[in-house]
Amino acid sequence: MLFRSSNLALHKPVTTSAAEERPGSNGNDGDTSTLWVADGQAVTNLFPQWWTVDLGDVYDIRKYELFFEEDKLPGFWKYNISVSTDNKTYTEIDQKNDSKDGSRYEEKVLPEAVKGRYVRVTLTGAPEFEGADYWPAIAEFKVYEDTQ
Ligand SMILES: [Ca+2]
Repeated sequence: MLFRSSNLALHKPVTTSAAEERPGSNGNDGDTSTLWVADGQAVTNLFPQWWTVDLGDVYDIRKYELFFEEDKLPGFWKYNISVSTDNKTYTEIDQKNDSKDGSRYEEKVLPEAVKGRYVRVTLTGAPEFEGADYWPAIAEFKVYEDTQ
């Protein structure tokens, strides 16, 4: 029987870099139709903005999944993922600047596990909508200890 580890990020405490148009907790509520959205009118520069989940303990992180808002427009989200054991020093474990146009779902299995308690999604760019960038937003972020 295959064993699949649970999503470590589900319902864990979240902090974000910016005022929220929709709450940060929407980013790990288990529902890909609910969004965290930064309040783009409250920040001087839209990007970068970050969303950080506290897993509550140090885990051997091996895989993440990241869902964005449904997007049929040209362009793509740019982001990086970093982890920390103390919420002070972060180490980047992945970055994307070349996702497929309109990509809504990203998945990454790390070459080897990385120890981390805090996992941060930093959005560095967004698809264009009518000549302007989307406000920073994610639909769901999931973290796993194994590769399944
Ligand atoms: Ca959600």
